[in-house]
Amino acid sequence: MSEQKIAYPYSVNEEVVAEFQSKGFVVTDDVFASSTLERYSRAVDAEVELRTAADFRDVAEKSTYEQSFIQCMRLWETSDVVRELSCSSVLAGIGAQLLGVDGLHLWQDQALYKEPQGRETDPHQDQTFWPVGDAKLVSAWIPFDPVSFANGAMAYVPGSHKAGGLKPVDITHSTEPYDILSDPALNGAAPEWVSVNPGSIVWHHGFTVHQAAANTASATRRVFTVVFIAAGSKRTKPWPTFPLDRAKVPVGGLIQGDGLPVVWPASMLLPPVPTVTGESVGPQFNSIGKP
Ligand SMILES: O=C(O)CCC(=O)C(=O)O
Repeated sequence: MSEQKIAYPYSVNEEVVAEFQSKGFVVTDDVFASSTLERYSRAVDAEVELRTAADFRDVAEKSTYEQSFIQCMRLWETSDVVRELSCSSVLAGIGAQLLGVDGLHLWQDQALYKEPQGRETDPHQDQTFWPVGDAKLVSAWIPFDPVSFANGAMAYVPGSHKAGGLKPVDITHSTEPYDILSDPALNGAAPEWVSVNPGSIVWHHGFTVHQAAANTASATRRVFTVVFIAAGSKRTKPWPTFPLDRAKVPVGGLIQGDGLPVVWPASMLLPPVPTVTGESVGPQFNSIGKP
């Protein structure tokens, strides 16, 4: 990172950065005022409602993967208010400080709404899902409701990001998911559960092993996530990957272009929405077709 003092909208102190770098996850408190968060949550709720309007199934009728959460992706592309959140310089500035980089692109955003009786989210690493090698990647997990173990808190294996990419876990359950918690590289380290209130954000590194508890409460656990990738990262594999294919990023090419905007350093204007939109809901919706 350059020596010049950078003005971040939300400054993260050295201890928080050190905790992120050593454990692979960290909480930042009081990131958004409640009125701001309320506005964002209403916009995300509206998108989720719109995108799932044709789905009347109970949780029990859904596939194993769908029982973990309702997944709606790329909300910044269809809602101007969500665009403010996903491309927020507050978020991107924190991401840049945690990763220690000068530039970030938006990689993806999504709503992950865990319904009452929703099952756990299986332990996994995010980054092994994507052909980005060991690019620096960080995810912001933004709760709109108080979250504890009872309604779907996340747990993170401290230090697991240092293991790099382990065997990918098929959280969609199309095949038996790999038991990543038993991977020898984790030396039996136990996941740490993190309860959090709205306004705070939990950040995790792309290689941090994490999972979420089942929702045993009577209300939906509403969470929004935004993932940032360091500027200068390259595509490492040809696997079909919507954001990279849409932006026509070849193997070996820089991750940039349509739908992959620079969000740090911040600019005065929000980035334009891409010209082509993709699936609006997660892979779980494939079982009943596109709305
Ligand atoms: O919220 C969840 O249930 C899972 C979230 C997750 O895996 C992630 O944000 O990477």
